[in-house]
Amino acid sequence: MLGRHRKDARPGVPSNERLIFHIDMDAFFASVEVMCRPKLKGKPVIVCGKPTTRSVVAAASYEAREYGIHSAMSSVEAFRLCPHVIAVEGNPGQYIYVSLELLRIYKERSTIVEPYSIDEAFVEMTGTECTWENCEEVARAIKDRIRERFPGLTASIGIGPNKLVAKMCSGFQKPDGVSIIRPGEFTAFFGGRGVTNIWGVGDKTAVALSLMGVTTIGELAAFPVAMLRRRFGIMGEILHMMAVGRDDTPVTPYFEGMPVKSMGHEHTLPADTWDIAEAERVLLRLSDQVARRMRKKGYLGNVISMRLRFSDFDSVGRQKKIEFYTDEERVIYRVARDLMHRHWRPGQAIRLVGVNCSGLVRIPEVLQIDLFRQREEDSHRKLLAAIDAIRDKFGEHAITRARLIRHDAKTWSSTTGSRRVSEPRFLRMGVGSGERANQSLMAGWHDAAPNLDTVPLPPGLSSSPFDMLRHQDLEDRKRAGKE
Ligand code: DCP
Ligand code: MG
Repeated sequence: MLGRHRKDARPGVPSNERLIFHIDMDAFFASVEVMCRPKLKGKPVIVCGKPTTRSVVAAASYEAREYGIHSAMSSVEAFRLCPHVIAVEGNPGQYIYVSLELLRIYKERSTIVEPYSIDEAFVEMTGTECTWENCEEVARAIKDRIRERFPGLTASIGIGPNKLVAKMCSGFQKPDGVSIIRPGEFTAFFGGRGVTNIWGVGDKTAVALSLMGVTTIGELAAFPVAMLRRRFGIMGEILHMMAVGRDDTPVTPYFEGMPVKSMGHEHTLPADTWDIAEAERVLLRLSDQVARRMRKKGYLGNVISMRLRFSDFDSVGRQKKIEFYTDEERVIYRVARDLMHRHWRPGQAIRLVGVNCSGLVRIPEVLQIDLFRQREEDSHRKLLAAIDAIRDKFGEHAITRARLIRHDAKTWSSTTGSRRVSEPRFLRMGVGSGERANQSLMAGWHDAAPNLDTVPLPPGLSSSPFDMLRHQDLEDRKRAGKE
């Protein structure tokens, strides 16, 4: 099996024995957009924020790059260079989904996978059945697997005896390339290239080095380490190591040490109920609590379960795996509510309601940065962030859905009264300008739940995970109709 590690395989073993892949997707955001809209294939495409005059290019297809367009350029400049360029608004949810799925593909080959950014990862192949002899074949098989799972997406893979070398060579044959630098070949490849080709060496260091007469990697490798140390301190030694292609840093899987497998909440109703609407409200509140915990801890999950216990203590628990990862209460609620409707029969008195999200993955910090940079445009995320902030400051019950207000006191009081939760505190707060702002934010929050059922379903893979869920539901319903 290619994916198995031998017992003695571990990250951090001496560099000449290691075999590392660095995988970097080509024009990632742009390629995902083209995959979702095949009509854009072969055209110059850029992915931006909202189509305002001030938006910046996040990604450019290789066709757009032929006009000199690149990431971080203003969209105005991009249109000046190529008036017929097609600008698409970014869909962070989709990129996160694809990114997490890609990590799964890599994990078929190795248990040690380190996501480095939203579209890059290191894969420790040391100790797997991938060797220096068959590594190109393995790399091509991974690329095929990616294409099979996500038609049109291509990756460039760098293979080296450590992370530094793998990362430095993955861009050699972009797009869709495989570049291999075997142990001992580093200087032949990089010796004559400028020092800025070293991963992490920027213009400032290059200027400082050029003042010492060093411009190429080969010259840096030959430069006395003591002098580098005098000029750059400990960084001087690191510069020397990098110039000779040495790096012993381990490939660190992000899931290491992740103790949490699932997050859930249950609530025993103060009195058994035959009213499914009341159980729905409990479910909504529980989904909100679960999603809030997930966001606080930085987890996303893709398996949602619902549990009901009836007055006769009989219980039913069902789960559904969704096609993307989420930390949003509206998604958790919607899936759990569907499960509840499917598995509750009128006449059964409900005693307890529970909801759980599993299949958890921790959002690597670097991914979170990308995610939130992109998600700044997403008003629902803004709303969730505002609500989280209010709750951090004023407590969990400081803000709630309008739909729950009238029922909260009744539903959330326990039979003994000790678990009674009073009406939401924000209702009793004086409404100053800050509160007014919060209330206007809440307008969207109030409306979100009823709207779930009324927004038309977009065809195919659509703009947000939530839309994808709706689409999936429609498909399910169609299938159920046929059966
Ligand atoms: N990104 C961004 N803003 C930037 C740079 C990148 O939002 N200034 C996003 C969009 C990219 C993704 O991150 O698609 C991955 O970044 P890369 O640097 O790997 O760029 P691409 O994958 O787009 O292109 P390449 O084929 O050069 O890797
Ligand atoms: Mg990339």
